[in-house]
Amino acid sequence: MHHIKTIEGQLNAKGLKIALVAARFNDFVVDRLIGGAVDYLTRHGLEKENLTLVRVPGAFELPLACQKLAQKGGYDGIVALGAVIRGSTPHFDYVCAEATKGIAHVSLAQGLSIGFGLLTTDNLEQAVERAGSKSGNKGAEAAAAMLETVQVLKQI
Ligand code: INI
Repeated sequence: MHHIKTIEGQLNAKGLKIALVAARFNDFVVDRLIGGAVDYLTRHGLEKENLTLVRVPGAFELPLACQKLAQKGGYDGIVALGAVIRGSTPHFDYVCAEATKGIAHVSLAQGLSIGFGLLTTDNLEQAVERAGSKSGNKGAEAAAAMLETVQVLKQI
């Protein structure tokens, strides 16, 4: 394993231009995901002036905003952030499926790294656990995955 040619991404965000796309729905949780992503990226060298935050109404609207940013050009990567909580909607499965498929589709079709920071949980407690309390911060994790992927794609 140690002697084969390996391509991997460094976790350095200096000089990159990044957009966060965040849903307003479940704002209490999503604000913490935004905080986790911003904190991760700035601690890994991203200059604040190279970071743009785009707000959309809900998780369903995340893919379209990601697509528009990708088509506009100039962004090295995107982090999509939101929280779909089962308790608050009978549409839970549809919203989750469309947001997830849509983000994956945009990422592949546009050839752009999009960190997947969408929580899909049964209740608010599980969401809060994943938004900066006992189970880490999904926003920070999605930012880390986006950054690693941006850097590895540059080298392939
Ligand atoms: N959007 C979310 O981001 N999270 C949710 O939990 C949610 N619920 O529960 O319905 C939600 N719905 C809104 C949806 O994403 C769209 O904004 C809406 O249907 C208008 O297109």
